[in-house]
This record gives sequence, C-alpha cells and structure tokens, in this order.
Amino acid sequence: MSAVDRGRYTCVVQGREAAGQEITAMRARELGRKSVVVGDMVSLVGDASGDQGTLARIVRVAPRRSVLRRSADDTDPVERVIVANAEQLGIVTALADPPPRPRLIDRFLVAAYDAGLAPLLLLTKADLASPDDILAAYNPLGVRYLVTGRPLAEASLDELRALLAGRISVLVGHSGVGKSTLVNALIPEAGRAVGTVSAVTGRGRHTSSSVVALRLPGGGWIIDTPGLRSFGLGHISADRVVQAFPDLAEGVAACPPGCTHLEADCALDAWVGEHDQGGALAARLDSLRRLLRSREGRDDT
Ligand SMILES: Nc1nc2c(ncn2[C@@H]2O[C@H](COP(=O)(O)OP(=O)(O)OP(=O)(O)O)[C@@H](O)[C@H]2O)c(=O)[nH]1
Ligand SMILES: [Mg+2]
Ligand SMILES: [Zn+2]
Repeated sequence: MSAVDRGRYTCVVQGREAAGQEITAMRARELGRKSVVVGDMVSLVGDASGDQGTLARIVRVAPRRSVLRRSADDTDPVERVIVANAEQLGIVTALADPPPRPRLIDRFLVAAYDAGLAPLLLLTKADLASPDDILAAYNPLGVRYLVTGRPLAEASLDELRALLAGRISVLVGHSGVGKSTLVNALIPEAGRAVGTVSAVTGRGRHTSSSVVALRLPGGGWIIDTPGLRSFGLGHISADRVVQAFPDLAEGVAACPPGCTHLEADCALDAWVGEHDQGGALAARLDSLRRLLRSREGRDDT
C-alpha cells in the first residue's frame, strides 16, 4: 500500500511495480479495527484491474517486518504506526533554514534502533552552513551519512541512489528540511510539492500532507512523510532508549544496577568527563537525560 487519502488506499501489485499500475482500494469490513499504513503488504479482492473508477477491497494485512511508530508525546504510551516494512530511516536534517535540532535527530535514532531500521543521516542545505559540527557529534556513532546542497552534485545524487537502491527507506524530518526535494531529485516525475521556508520564522509550512511511497527507478522504495515537529517516544521503554545511545554504552556499564541515569550516583558524568572530546559526548548525555526525564513527565525537550 503506497498512499492513503480519505479512506481510499493506493496499492501497487507485487511484480507489477515497474509497470506503474496502481489499484485503488477500500478497507473490507473483515479487517475490523486493524490499521493499514503505507508500506503494508495487503491482499485485495474484487476488481483489482486498476481501471479508472474501479475499487478493490483490502481483506488482509500481512504480518509486518518492521514498524516505525511514534506517540503523541513522551508520556503517552499510545503509539501510532507511521510506516510498515521499511528497512532504512533517512533522518533528513537541514544544516540551516531550519537550523539542525540534534535532540530531534537523537529521537529519530532511538526510533530507528527500536524499529530495527538502519539509520541514515541526510544533511541538506550544505550551501547554507557547514556540516562539521553535526558530523563531529554523530561520527562516533558510526551512523552512515550523506551531505547534500544546492545545486545537488551529480556525485551526491549517485551516492544517495546507491544508499537507497533495492531497499525500502522512509524519510523523516522537520518541515522544510528538504525531504520532498530529495525525492524529486531521485524521481523527477514524482513531482512532489516543495515548500518555501519563511525567512522570518525559519519554519516551513507543512508542504507534504500525507505519507507517500514512491518506487525508485533502480528498484526499492522511498517514502516521503510530512514534516514532524515532535516525535514522541512514550511507547519505548527506558532501557531501549538507553540502548539507542551505543556511544555511551561503555559508561552505562559502570553505572550501579538499575541506574536511572538521572540521579547523582550515575556513573555517566564521570565517564563522559574522562572520554569526551570537544563536547560531543556531553551533548549526547544531555540529550539522553532530556529524553529519559521527558518520558517521566518531569521535563520537556
Ligand atoms: N538552499 C537550499 N535549499 C534547499 C535545499 N534542499 C531543499 N531546499 C529548499 O527548502 C525548502 C523546503 O523543501 P521541501 O523539500 O519542501 O521540504 P520538506 O522536508 O519536504 O518539507 P515538508 O513537506 O513541509 O515536511 C524548499 O524551498 C526547497 O527548495 C538545499 O540543499 N539548499
Ligand atoms: Mg515535503
Ligand atoms: Zn547511570
């Protein structure tokens, strides 16, 4: 299932993706309350010819190999599935306009690790600001990354194609960071609307309003999502959150059993003090603690 709009689901038939044929379907009653999201593999009955004006019915959703979820906020355990069956999470961050928000990056990284998606950091607008600070902060994590700018160099586009080839990738990020711009560069005929970023607020209007999967010319899928201002992690346990900070794992190992990492006996401060170079680890520890506190409703990011 590649898109949904007011109860109408766009589906692409397996094996016929290249032909570009799409089938419009609705939910069958037997699905009950089960959600159908972009990326889901579904079974259709009825008129699946894809002819104009025909409507098939979705009768079954296959077990999902992965689920990207978010909650409304960190204290809300009710989660919403955004995309199913993705393999890679493209965390799109503009280097300026809007400015990078490392704590949002950290949230996406937690979500990626939790969902079993390979994270890929896509740093856009390098024509406006240098990627050095962000790269210094995330290089210790070993997260793969790509820096792009305007004009988009052919070499960067080739590298992006290679990173996405044959896989299902979902792009997430704040509004205006350039997700749809990347999609259009990869798939010129996609014609995804691209927004303007207000010079006053530095905030894009939400240009893309729904999640859409598009087939890549070389195989694989790219999923464009609307900009997210926040990304709640209330559905992820504190342990899982901590595990998503592998760069701090050695310090965590020195903590007392059951350490919440929020109290004075936490060993992380001393460990970071000893191992930090240039403040990157201190920023990550700060980010981790904000996340943990926010989950307890004690603080906000
Ligand atoms: N200078 C510069 N501008 C860029 C670059 N990439 C995208 N833009 C501009 O940034 C603005 C927002 O781009 P979009 O692709 O619409 O951003 P988006 O992430 O899809 O935004 P939403 O759909 O609202 O979530 C547009 O005006 C783009 O032309 C870049 O590398 N450099
Ligand atoms: Mg967009
Ligand atoms: Zn601790």
